[in-house]
Amino acid sequence: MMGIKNNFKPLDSKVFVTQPLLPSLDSVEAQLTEIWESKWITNMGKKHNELAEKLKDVLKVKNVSLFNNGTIALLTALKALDLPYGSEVITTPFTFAATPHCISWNGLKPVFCDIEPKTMTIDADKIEALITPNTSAIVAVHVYGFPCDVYKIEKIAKKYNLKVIYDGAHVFSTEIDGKGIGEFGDITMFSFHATKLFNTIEGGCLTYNDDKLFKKIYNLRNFGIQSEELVEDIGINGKMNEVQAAVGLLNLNLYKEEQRKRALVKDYYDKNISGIKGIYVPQMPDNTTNSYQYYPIVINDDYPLSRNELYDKFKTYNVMTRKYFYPLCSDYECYKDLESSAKENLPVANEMKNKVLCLPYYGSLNQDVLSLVCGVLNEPV
Ligand code: T4K
Repeated sequence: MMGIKNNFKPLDSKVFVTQPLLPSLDSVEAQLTEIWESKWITNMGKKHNELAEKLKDVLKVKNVSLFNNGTIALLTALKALDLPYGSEVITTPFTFAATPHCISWNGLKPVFCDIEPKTMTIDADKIEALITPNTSAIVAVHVYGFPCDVYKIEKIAKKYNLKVIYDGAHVFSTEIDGKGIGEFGDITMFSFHATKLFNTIEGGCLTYNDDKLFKKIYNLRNFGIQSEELVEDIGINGKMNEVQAAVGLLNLNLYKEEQRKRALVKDYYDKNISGIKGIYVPQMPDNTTNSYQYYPIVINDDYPLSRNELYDKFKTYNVMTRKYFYPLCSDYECYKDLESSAKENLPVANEMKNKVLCLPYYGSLNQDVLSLVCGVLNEPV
């Protein structure tokens, strides 16, 4: 195969699944100087407000509330919708721990729904069977950047009067039919963690169309404090500080170039991997733009190695792939005894957890690494 070496040697140092997008130190220093001089370092400062305003355009959404991380943002989203205590929330087991944990921390009960095999997002056709009189919401996850079937989910939610919250930790700047993905559902959460395409070191935001939610979320994010002498809601501290916001402002200038570079990495991977027998490379639907967050591949039974064997093999070359998402959330000690966690209810998720591998995926990956990764996949034994 063109461009692929066949005498593989381990890399001199480890290559990880991702690497944070980092603005130059000089540019960070200039921002820090401004912040230090202002003597205002957190609590909805100038940088915070500037970033929130700019993100409305970037994400093509009506409202943006910034947070100190995506988990607190998701926790607050569920709280802001006033879901009845103890009610059931349908979600996916194929996600990061934060998703079901935020449901549980709100005193709600996660009910796991299976996923569909092409994009590994919640299988909208299996949601209705899980709805009971006690169901209050759906928390769906746009896994790896692949969008959920937002139109089908919207129909179900309308029919049963359910709230819809999207965990959009992986879909920064994605659009569906020209609309910002954060416009769908009642609220969408984005994560700005270091490992995300766009980062504020730690951070995140909520986006939503209902203007009435702005004040509610503003207060919940700030301990429920309405004024110096009035505390109405049981809030939390979810505020993004000025240093985080400044890094975000700098990274807003860089993320498109990073996406352009990741598109080249994706092209190379697609060309050299998609023809390999036993490997399936999931692709974005036609009506959707790509965020370029993760590059997952599916290792099927007719590939010479199992996913775990391949993961171990890559390690010997200093290529640190990741088994996102293994184990399933429904396998965790804290959720395994739920009725919806039974393996027979989640056949696709239980199959995919043993088959998916996320490859190193960031703009500065060099040709040696790309050749090695594709070479090993083409000649694993
Ligand atoms: N919902 C979903 C679907 C999510 O995926 C996440 C987060 C959330 C909600 C919650 O959002 P946040 O509260 O995090 O904003 C990582 C991230 O820590 C986590 O944010 C992310 N999902 C998850 C999918 O990936 P780990 O445990 O894999 O992180 P870690 O430290 O192993 O990092 C992965 C690789 O990235 C490392 O092997 C090397 C590289 N790395 C990492 C860091 C932190 C760097 O090169 N530099 C760094 O500073 O969870």
